[in-house]
Amino acid sequence: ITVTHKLAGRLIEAKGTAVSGQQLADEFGISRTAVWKHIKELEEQGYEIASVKKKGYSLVSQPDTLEPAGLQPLLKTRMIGRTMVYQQSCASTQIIAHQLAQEGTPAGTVALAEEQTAGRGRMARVWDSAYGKGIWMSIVLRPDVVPQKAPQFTLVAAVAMVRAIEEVTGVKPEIKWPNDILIRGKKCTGILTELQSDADGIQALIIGIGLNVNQELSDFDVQVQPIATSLKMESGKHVSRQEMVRAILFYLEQYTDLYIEEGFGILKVLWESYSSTIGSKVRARLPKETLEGIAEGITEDGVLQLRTADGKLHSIYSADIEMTS
Ligand code: BTX
Repeated sequence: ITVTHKLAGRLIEAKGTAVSGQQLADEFGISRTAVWKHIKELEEQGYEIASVKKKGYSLVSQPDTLEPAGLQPLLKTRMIGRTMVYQQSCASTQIIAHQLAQEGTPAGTVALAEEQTAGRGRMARVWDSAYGKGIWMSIVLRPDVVPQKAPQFTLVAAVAMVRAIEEVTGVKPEIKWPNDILIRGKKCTGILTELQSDADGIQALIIGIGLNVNQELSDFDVQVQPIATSLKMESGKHVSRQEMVRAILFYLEQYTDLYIEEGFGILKVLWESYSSTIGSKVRARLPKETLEGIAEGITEDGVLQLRTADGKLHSIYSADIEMTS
């Protein structure tokens, strides 16, 4: 992160109040002319900065890109996002993150892109990832847990996502087991957790997050339009993607730390409190059969417990769920 962007971070923190050139010069240990040059550089990058005589510089607006230089000064995390890799366009941030993980990138590395040309969901499904409209990112974690625990990270990430969305937009999302986040029944987020493991256990866990932020309905592929929504469509306002990334990474770190330290207990309660699945009548499509019944809860391992009309309790590890009432 460059001095220019540290300076941007300082103005962002000042929340629109002016900071004098002299103060910036002192804080950064540079001359006032150097401060001025950094300000010009930021303006060229799309930052709008007012310079008020005798008062100093104040930030009017900043470009809402996912470039690390703009994002990193906002982060309130210890580990996640300290290393960021950004591309304007890529096939899939999962591919980038897998590659980085194999090359030994540190835990907490985040790969982001403005656009994915081959964004993927579960089971080789396509994830619609329009340019500049959403958050398409993959986070590399290296938790010291057995591979069987990997699915829980999807649930932990889902809790982080709803908290972040609530905090930034005031909209209240719901979690649909196992990995969808819905607002008023439409999908705004998908989470895809993938693993690199060997005989020694998990080498890397790659959490892919797709969040629709500023799309209008027509920005989605026609097939996705009936089931998808964006934060802008639900809140009626343009939402800052930078603010969203900051909040997501903050909660993701908080909750993964909590999970590692205390186990799944508290997170399970949180997850269930946001879940639209639990307590509902659902239809679960499994590879070989379809089950209907009441979703009673999830186990410590994130396995869905479904009770069918005959009173039997079924453990569902993976399925597509449909609410039937
Ligand atoms: P999923 O398999 O649960 O959901 C995929 C399904 O969701 C698709 O078949 C389609 O019906 C619908 N869908 C596709 N795109 C969207 C969208 N933008 N909004 C709402 N619904 C949609 C969910 O898989 C996991 C998705 C993870 C995406 C992230 S983005 C960053 C990372 N890189 C990557 O390639 N994947 C992950």
